[in-house]
Amino acid sequence: MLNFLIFGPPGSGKGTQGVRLAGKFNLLHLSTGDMLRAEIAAGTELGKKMSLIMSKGELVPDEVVIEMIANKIDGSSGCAGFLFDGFPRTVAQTAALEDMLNKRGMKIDSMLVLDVDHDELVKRLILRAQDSGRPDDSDPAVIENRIDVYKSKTEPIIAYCRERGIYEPVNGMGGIEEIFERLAVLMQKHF
Ligand code: B4P
Repeated sequence: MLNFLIFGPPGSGKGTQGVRLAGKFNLLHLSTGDMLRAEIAAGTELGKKMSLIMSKGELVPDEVVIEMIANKIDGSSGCAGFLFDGFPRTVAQTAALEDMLNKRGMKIDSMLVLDVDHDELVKRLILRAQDSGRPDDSDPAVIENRIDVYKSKTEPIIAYCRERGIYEPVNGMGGIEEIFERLAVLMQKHF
């Protein structure tokens, strides 16, 4: 089994590319953002608690997403590995993921990091808000907070993964197709 992280700031294209790449390589696409939004849409107790945190652009507690991911890994079958999208978002989540994978005889094979300019991130999220109605995309102040949270809490994961030799930077500027090709070429080398 091969395990990839698709990583980058909000609006960098993680979800967009994650779905396509998982399809191409027969990986199970695990997006914690999608899982949390599904809880909110279903009106669960967890969803109600997480909704306020997410609408402010803050991160939900580590233990919530770690448990979600562990359940998905244990319930999976028939895939060539996992593509983690939007997870991990803190160094603690990264250590928990490594531990989870190691206990099951796996590891993180590659961290693909999408590099996108600040103004382009804001532009993409504001555009998405027009269709998605996502509260965290609709307010420019919340978008800026999400980018700040990324820099302070999520970006340190890059140094952690660099030390492990799994960091692979990718130019995330340009069209969706050309970025997909860049990512697919890097991933193909692992198979
Ligand atoms: P996520 O769902 O992960 O949302 P995101 O960071 O906004 O990225 P997303 O993948 O959706 O967007 P993409 O860049 O593909 O997280 C949402 C919230 O959930 C977090 O803020 C947090 O509160 C919580 N959460 C999730 N995981 C968590 C965790 N592990 N720990 C704690 N909290 C967690 O795309 C953005 C837009 O750009 C789209 O409209 C897309 O069409 C467009 N786009 C993409 N690529 C493009 C390109 N090349 N050109 C033009 N547009 C492009």
